[in-house]
Amino acid sequence: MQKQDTIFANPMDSVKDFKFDEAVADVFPDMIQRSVPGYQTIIHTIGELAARYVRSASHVYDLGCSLGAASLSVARSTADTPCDIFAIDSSPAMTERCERMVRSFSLPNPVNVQCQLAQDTKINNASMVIMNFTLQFIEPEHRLALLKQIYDGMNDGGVLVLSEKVSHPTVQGNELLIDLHHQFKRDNGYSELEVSQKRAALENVMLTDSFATHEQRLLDAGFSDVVMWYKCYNFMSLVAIKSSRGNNHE
Ligand code: GEK
Repeated sequence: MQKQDTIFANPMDSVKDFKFDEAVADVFPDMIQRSVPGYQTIIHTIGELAARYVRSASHVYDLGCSLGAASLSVARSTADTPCDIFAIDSSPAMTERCERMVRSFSLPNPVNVQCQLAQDTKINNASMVIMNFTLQFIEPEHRLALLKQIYDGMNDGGVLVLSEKVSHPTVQGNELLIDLHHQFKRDNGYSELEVSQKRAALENVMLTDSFATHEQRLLDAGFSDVVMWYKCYNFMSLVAIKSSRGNNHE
């Protein structure tokens, strides 16, 4: 039984910056499902993509894994493809629970959980890297370097799945998407107060880019093709492909 997210339910004198601490990790499955449109579809499709792209004896990295939903989806979809899955998160509250979660299942491929920054993760022999709503929490000036690090550690023909909340380039369009998202949250049982306090808590912590910025940065990092496979309101998921011929970004 999932614990209900009530973190922002009571009025706060001042809203502190959002942190992935014990309280958030405790209610995370409920929080993410009621906050991110299409979360289950995205997790399911990460498994579908893994079945297509993960290669035998290669590595898969799930950067910002939280409780490991994407890693579990990959592990279950690659039963006939022996591979090592690395589930990485910088929050000890998340990795402790993730570790327990992966140990509670008998999985065809191992999931190694590590508490560290995505930026400090050595990527090598990767056929798939996942950043499912993680890059938006990394300082904008460090994003290109991290994507280059991922690209360099990836085998030819490998893919990066990048899911992000995005900003729309026009004020009117952006407000429409924000309104639709807030309606989605209210429809999922969050009150007006919860929506507005959470928004304030994320303001300095989650810095969103537009699709055009993401696409250009992925191309600059060396990826040869950027495919938007999912979009709902201001949430999208991309597959960035490393050309099978190799593609030098230097
Ligand atoms: C899912 N992918 O359920 N390095 C590593 N982890 C980080 C960093 C960093 N620099 N910054 C933040 N995190 C998951 C959902 S949640 C998205 C991802 C959300 C971690 C942070 O601790 C948190 O667990 C995760 O990124 C973001 O498929 O809550 O909107």
